[in-house]
Amino acid sequence: MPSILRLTFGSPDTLDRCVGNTGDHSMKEFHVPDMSCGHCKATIEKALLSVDPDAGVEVDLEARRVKIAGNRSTDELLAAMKSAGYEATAVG
Ligand SMILES: [Cu+2]
Repeated sequence: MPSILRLTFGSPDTLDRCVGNTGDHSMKEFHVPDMSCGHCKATIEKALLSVDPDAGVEVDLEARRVKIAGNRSTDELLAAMKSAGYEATAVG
């Protein structure tokens, strides 16, 4: 499964990474294969904001990617999505 997911990503978006180096707010990106409609999007946004209310969450439904600018660790964010019913993979 993970090897298949990896293939679905074309070009890495370097812009997303720059933000991470300066401190508090780091940008993390995830692939959420089961995110297929607006309801999924809303559920995931809610789950992420419940662990990090000040985070900036950006969802690309078509690419099934979620970007989060916030203060939670990758593991915490993965756990939040998992408990909302979505298995996610960290990108980058
Ligand atoms: Cu859905």
